[in-house]
This record gives sequence, structure tokens and C-alpha cells, in this order.
Amino acid sequence: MVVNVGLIGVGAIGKVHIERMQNRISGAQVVAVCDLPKKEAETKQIAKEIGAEYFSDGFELIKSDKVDAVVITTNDPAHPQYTLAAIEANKHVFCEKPMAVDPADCIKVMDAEMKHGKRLVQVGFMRAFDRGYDEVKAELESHKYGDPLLLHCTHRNPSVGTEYDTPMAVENTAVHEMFTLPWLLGENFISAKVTLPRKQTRNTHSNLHDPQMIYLETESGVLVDLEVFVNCQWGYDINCKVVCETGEISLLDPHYHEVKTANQDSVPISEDWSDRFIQAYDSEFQSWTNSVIADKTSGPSAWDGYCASVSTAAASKSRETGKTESINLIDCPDPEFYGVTKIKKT
Ligand code: ISE
Repeated sequence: MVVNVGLIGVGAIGKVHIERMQNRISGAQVVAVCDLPKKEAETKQIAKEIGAEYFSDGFELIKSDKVDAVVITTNDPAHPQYTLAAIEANKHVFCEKPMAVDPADCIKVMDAEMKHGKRLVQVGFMRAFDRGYDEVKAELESHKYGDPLLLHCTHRNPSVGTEYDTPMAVENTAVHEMFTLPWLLGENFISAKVTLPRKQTRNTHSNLHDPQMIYLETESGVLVDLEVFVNCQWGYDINCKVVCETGEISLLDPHYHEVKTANQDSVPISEDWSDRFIQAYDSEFQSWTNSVIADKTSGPSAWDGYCASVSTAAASKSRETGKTESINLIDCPDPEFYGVTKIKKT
């Protein structure tokens, strides 16, 4: 069986996911595409190139009989409306992160999905499919180095455009860590604090405070410092060092060669997210396609999307208040449905 996919949002990530489904993975093909009216010509051109149908309206695309499953790669605020429409149409849906910026919208998605009776939503937290993070997780779970105590993380992008503003550093960028680090550690965050350094890079613009520091604490007391620096210039530089009682476990940037010359030894740094996480994205989409074919969605869930959004909301509030803000999750409404083994203590 081949899954006929309708994709909404043909921006940067939409394009790479189209290419991925057409050429890099098996079992999926893009049969319908849609974007905002201002991108009509470009979207029509993409539709023509891949032999897909052009839709001017995302809700019509979701309802179309041609479409078996939906991929949402629009701008962040449009994610929940299309996710809800896909559930309503009884279609599996892959929604890029964040599932919704507002945790209340995440609850609406969970309610609709649970009412529907089976999981339909996978959220695009691709780091759960990354070999590096997977190996760090396995080391932690082996408990060979004792308990994790501290995490030092960086999320650096070479540069961003002027549409990227201060809140996006938390809601669009750090949201990856808000999902990945609890997944790595097997426990939730309880508080967040954002510090906007007085000293900023001269490579930023007036609507973006860059860099930013985010401090998080988990239920057991593990402390995390996360640097978000999205105009760092030198590459896409993702680091995660876990300091345990008797060892340090670090994520490495995947690279397959180094150059030694003129008294120097240099290793490449990834250029951007599509390059750094290419294996993770491919595995994520193959896994999603397989789960759609099996009619059994797995992967990061709407509950994971909710937990990450509560963390980003607390961090954003802290940016406004200057205080440490607590991260208060509701109890998981259906732990079995969402495969949540650890239920929050009340
Ligand atoms: C972007 O949306 C991503 O998901 C990237 O992984 C992240 O590094 C970037 O900062 C975001 O804007």
C-alpha cells in the first residue's frame, strides 16, 4: 500500500519533507499540496513538478478523497486548526512542532483524538529518531555512570530571518529540547527561567534578543542550562552534555571526515537542521508512514506536544516576569491511550 499524503505548507520544511516522501523513504507519495494565496504560484509549480493536485484551502485538502493522511508544515499558529480538522476527517496527521503554542489548544487536540477513539496524531519531534540522542538515552538507561545531575545544552543556528522574533527562540526553537530532554531523562520539567543577556550579538535584528539562556529543573532535581543562539554564524551546532555521577555523556555532531593540515585538525559542523538531522527526519517519516499503513500511530504524541507546550509557555512567561515559573502539567487524561508509563503524582 502507498499512503497518499496531502501536505499543507510548502515553506522550507514542507519542501524537504516533500522531497523525502517522494525520493528518500518508501510507502508514501504526496498527492496534494496547499499554501496561502500569496504563495499560489510557487505551490502550483511544486504541485506540477510532483504530479500533485493544488488546493487553495487546507480544509478542502484534508477532506479530499484523494488524501489518506495529512502532513502539516505551515507556520506555527496554524498547526492546531488543521490537526483538529484531520482528526475530524478521521485521517492520520503528522504535525510539525510545536503542535500548538498554547497548551489549551493541545488539550483540544487530545480531547478530539481521545473522543475519536484511537491515536491519529504524531508530532514532529524528530530528535526521538536521531541515532545520537538514542545512544545517549541508552547510556543513561544503562545507569553505568550513575544518576544524571546536570545537562549543558546548546541550540545554535547560523542565522535566522527578520520574521523570527524573541518568543520564537523558546516556542519554535527550544521546543525541541522541551520535548527531547524529558524523553531522554524519563521525567518531566517542573520549572523554567529565561534570562536575556545584556550583551547581544551584533548579528541580530531589533525584534530578536539573541542569544538567550533557558534554565530548567526536572522533577528529581536535574538542572539544565540551554543556550539558544540563532545567529551564531558558524553553523548548526547542537550540543547536549549530560553530567552523571561518574561520567559525562555527550551528543556528537555527525560527520564522516576530518582534515589535518598546516598544524590544524578540523572537523565539519553541520550547515543547517535539514543536514544535521537528515537521518532522524528520514527515520521519523519512514516510521510515520509505516504506522499509517498499519493504522497504528506511534511516535511523539499529542500528549508529548502538550507537555512541551506547557514548558515553552512557562519559559515565555518567565521572559516577561523575570522570575522562575513553574511548569504545571495536568494529569495525563488517558495514560494507556498515550503510552505514558509514568503518571504524574498529584
Ligand atoms: C526550526 O523551526 C527548527 O525546527 C530547527 O530545528 C531549529 O533549529 C530552528 O531554530 C527552528 O526555527
